[in-house]
Amino acid sequence: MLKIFQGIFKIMSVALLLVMIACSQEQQDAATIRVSGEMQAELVAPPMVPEPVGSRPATRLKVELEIIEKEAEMANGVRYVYWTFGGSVPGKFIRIRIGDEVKVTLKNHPDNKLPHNIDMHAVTGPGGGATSSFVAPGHTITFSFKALNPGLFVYHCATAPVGMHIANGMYGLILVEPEGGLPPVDKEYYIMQGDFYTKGKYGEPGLQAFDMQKAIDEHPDYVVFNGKVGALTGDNAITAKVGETIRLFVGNGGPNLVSSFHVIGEIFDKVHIEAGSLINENVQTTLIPAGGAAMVELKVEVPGTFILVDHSIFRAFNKGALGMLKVLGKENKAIYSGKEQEGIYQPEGGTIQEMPGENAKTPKAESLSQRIEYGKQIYSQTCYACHQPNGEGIPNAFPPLAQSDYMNADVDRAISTVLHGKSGEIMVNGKTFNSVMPAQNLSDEQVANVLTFVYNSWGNSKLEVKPEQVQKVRSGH
Ligand code: HEC
Ligand SMILES: [Cu+2]
Repeated sequence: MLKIFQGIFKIMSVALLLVMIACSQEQQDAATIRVSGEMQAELVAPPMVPEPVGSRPATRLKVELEIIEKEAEMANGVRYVYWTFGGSVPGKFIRIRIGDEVKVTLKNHPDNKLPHNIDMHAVTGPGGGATSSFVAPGHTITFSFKALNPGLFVYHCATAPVGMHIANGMYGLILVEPEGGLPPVDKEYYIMQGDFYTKGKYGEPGLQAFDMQKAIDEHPDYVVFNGKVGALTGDNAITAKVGETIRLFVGNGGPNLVSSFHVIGEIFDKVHIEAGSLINENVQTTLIPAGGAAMVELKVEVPGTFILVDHSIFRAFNKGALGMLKVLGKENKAIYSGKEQEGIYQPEGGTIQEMPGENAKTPKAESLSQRIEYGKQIYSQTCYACHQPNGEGIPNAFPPLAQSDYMNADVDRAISTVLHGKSGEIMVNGKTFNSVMPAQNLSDEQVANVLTFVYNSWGNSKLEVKPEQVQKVRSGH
């Protein structure tokens, strides 16, 4: 008996040894891959990526990155001074193959204020290159490395204070393709999440300074894809046609948050977990660590707008981590009936539901000012979360109530909206919304109060809504 165990043990040890040799062999092989010729790497700004490497042999590849500090838009009316690799956040996408000898040249633009460097997670060597790449404004620096491991890697600045350089946008992705390249797909896109810390709150207009304390506390004002709110929405959405397979190179620059990357209404057919060689299939949400990445593949079967989010969902709807994939093509009713609204996230489900209401008796308002006061309370308990504190709404999700031409045009329609909820396309102040408002479970008195408050706030038409009028709309007369 003992003999048998010893025998099995021996066989297992030999097997293990062979596996270990095979593994180190792969590394060894990458280190000894011969290079031929010399090439300038094509670097591309997000959300696009350079051409696949395909079957080209390993080569001496020159990568030239220019560091640019520049002011740009963080959100509508909000400006920020970004520090960038190549002028964009994330920085230019670098695409190489295993065995390439990469010569990295960093140029720090003379107009810049600070020294910078680069730590590439694809580099095997001290600091990932950071120790050899510290460069002052108006200078350039060069170092070389050989790509030993395939995968999708983050690069970032690592100059002190490191967190601040990353928080200002100094990160990007470098893809190391395996021998023969990644399997071909129809479309490829480059998306990178980042958290931003500004002196002013989310949406506060003007040039916003970096807030070190908020960064240390890990309380971002903005969590965004590709450096700004709306970088991937509306006209900036990424696109595909029905039947196409899409590969998303998704990174997370951090500096602090971990991303729960999800595409609403799609399932990832394949995910290279943590952007390594392990492939998981049929994934709903993939976790992307700060300073990490994932490669995600999905085939799109039906048309519509699919929303990309960090499923830590307040970040999506309140801090900017929301993008769009617009898919054009023919409907396939067998896969998706089309009965529900497409493309808009409906946290309460696709149908109109009732919100848990205050059924407690409300005191009767004696005057207009009292009605407004009671209404304000209801607003801040019930409407505020979607329509926002000052009725400003959220672009593409919740229409504004402040100076809403839609609301001011028809009070009975507004009453009906609060009583019965609303879905389908509407136009408010020139912008279309196609979403769902749940029915509000409020008494006639309460509806009158809240609408009176709204009509008497934020530049609206100042009318008083009486409970009798609500009762009429409720009973359909
Ligand atoms: C869960 C989110 C949510 C809540 C809570 C909510 N709404 Fe809405 N509201 C919406 C959405 C979404 C629409 C647009 C519906 C569409 O696209 O058809 C809307 C539309 C409206 C409109 C018409 C469009 C406009 O901008 O004038 C009014 C008026 C309105 N809501 C008032 C209110 C009031 C008053 C409350 C509180 C009693 C409230 N809503 C609560 C989400 C919400
Ligand atoms: Cu830097």
